[in-house]
Amino acid sequence: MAMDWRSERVAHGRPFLMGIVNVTPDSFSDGGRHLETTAAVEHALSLLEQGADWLDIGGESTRPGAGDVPLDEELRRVVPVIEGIRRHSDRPISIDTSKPEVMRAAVAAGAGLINDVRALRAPGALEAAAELRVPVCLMHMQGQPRTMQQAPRYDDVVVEVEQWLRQRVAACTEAGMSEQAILVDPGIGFGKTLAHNLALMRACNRFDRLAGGVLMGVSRKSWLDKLLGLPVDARACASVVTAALMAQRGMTMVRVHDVAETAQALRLVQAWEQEP
Ligand code: YH5
Repeated sequence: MAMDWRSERVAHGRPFLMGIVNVTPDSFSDGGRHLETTAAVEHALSLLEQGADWLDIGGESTRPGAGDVPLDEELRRVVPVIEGIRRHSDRPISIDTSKPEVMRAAVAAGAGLINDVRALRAPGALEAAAELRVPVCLMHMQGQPRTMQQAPRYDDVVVEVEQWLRQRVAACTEAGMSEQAILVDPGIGFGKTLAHNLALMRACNRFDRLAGGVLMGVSRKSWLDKLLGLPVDARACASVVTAALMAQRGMTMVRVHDVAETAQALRLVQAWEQEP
């Protein structure tokens, strides 16, 4: 796929809006596999109606403290959901995974972007992504999901994340991927304190020159609790405001739960920026 995020972003006039579709047992009622798939597909289609440009399908919980999901279980979760969405829509779908087998099955089912919180470091992941010829998002994480929030430490978080992402982009281009097709992501909440997250958000446009563009995922994460004292079900408004700030800083894509409200915010920033 010929993909150039920078020119696509200019033509779009605002960041691409990626709606989150979690396909984990805690996300949709555990009434069995079929009901879980149906609920996830319905949720995905409703996010498209609310204005999502992309859908991010994830079957592995990467929240702090979460455990590993076996390959066959992850495949059983995500592949039927991608197939189900594809029966109703040809909108772009992203697969949130670190496993090369899931990348292959998801792209075969219709996914057009690999979003990997481990930045293609799993054995075989880099090769799979290069062969599949779809764009990728490389995210920074310090440590592993289970323990990453225990004692995050950096001398200079912005410099270290930038250098780390530069090396992952180089690994991808050496494997034959095109630099314009790569998004980088500083990984808000992935092995970071509140101060680290704020420094990275403040500096988010510095990461733009590393590859084709920048994706940010801040939605409903616990930095909002640390800053504002909000439980998870009260974080939507602050998440939407943050998305507007990221739009103003020229981000390529924002990954969010609250799609309808974020779509309003992004259109508002776009109107605000329009030349008379
Ligand atoms: C991301 O930033 N994040 S999964 C904990 C929460 C709320 C939300 C309740 N995948 C990212 O969304 N992919 C995830 O507290 C991601 N960037 C990219 N590219 C974590 C998540 C979340 C975790």
